[in-house]
Amino acid sequence: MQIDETVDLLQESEKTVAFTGAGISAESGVPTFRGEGGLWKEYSPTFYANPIGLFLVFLISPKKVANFGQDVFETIFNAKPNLAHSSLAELEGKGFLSCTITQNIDNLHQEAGAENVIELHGNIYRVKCIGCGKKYWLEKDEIAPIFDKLKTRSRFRFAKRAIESAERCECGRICRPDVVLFGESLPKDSLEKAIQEIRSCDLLLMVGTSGVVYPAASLPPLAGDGTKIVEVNPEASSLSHLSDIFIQGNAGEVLPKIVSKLGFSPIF
Ligand code: BJW
Ligand code: ZN
Repeated sequence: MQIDETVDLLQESEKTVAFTGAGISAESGVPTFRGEGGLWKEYSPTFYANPIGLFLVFLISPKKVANFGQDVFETIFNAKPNLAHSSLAELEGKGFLSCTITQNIDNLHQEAGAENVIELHGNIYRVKCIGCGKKYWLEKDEIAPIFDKLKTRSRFRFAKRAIESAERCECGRICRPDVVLFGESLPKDSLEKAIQEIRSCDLLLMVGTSGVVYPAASLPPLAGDGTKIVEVNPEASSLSHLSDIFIQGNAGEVLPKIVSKLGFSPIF
């Protein structure tokens, strides 16, 4: 029923935008942040999701910082796009979806074939210069060995190895992962583009986000009065009050049904 209504909305829509969070990658084996089995259950966000906390952990145990980094990177490296990512990519390819605004850093929308992706919190495969801000893409096999090298109990050795193994910008300064931690600003161009896209769409697909992290969570409320919002999530989120249609379920099950009712199949 809600799926049929969503299909009708997609067919009528002149501009549809998707807004995604960690839940869309859950079926790819990437844990969400909050909730059962979430990353924050194992690593407290107080310490691991902001620069000052990470520095404190580093002072106590550099190895813990290396373990955390390796855990997050390896999980994402081993993940493949699931049917939800492919469904959105298929909708974009067939002209039913204008863009995907994502809070995820895992690159899975792009790996599924989506071309118009706005990343709010960065990308795990990119680093940026701490001096001039220039961004560089890295291959998995360039990133993976760094963590083993960093595993040491000595703060001095950790810092020395981190500086030695960090990518160097053409300006000579070192680069850091291009991932937005708490207390850091979101990339201005992405945020501005996302605001524009949400304000100008008439259908918003909100998939797999708890809607508690700002400023990302302030985007869906910017949708115009006439904009229909469809949410796909196994649980209600902090943004569910905005939804015209709430489809309770896993993105990897719900989105392919929508795509196949439109007469397509997710490219996999
Ligand atoms: C499924 C599913 C399936 C499961 N299918 N669905 C006080 C009030 C308001 C704001 C603030 C405040 N104090 C500080 C702030 C600002 C702060 C913030 O918002 N904090 C709140 C948590 C309170 N924001 C920031 O600091 C941001 N910067 C900023 O605001 O700068 C200016 C400023 C600074 C300081 C003070 C004030 C202003 C930066 C935010 C950066 C977020 N970074 C992270 C990653 C860290 C990297 C790392 O360490 O790994 O981004 S945090 C994490 O949360 C990650 C995500 O992108 C983000 C959002 O989470 P998401 O995607 O919604 O995931 P979950 O796990 O929360 O939800 C998953 C959902 O999926 C659930 O609903 C499930 O039900 C569902 N689901 N399976 C579909 N199969
Ligand atoms: Zn530079």
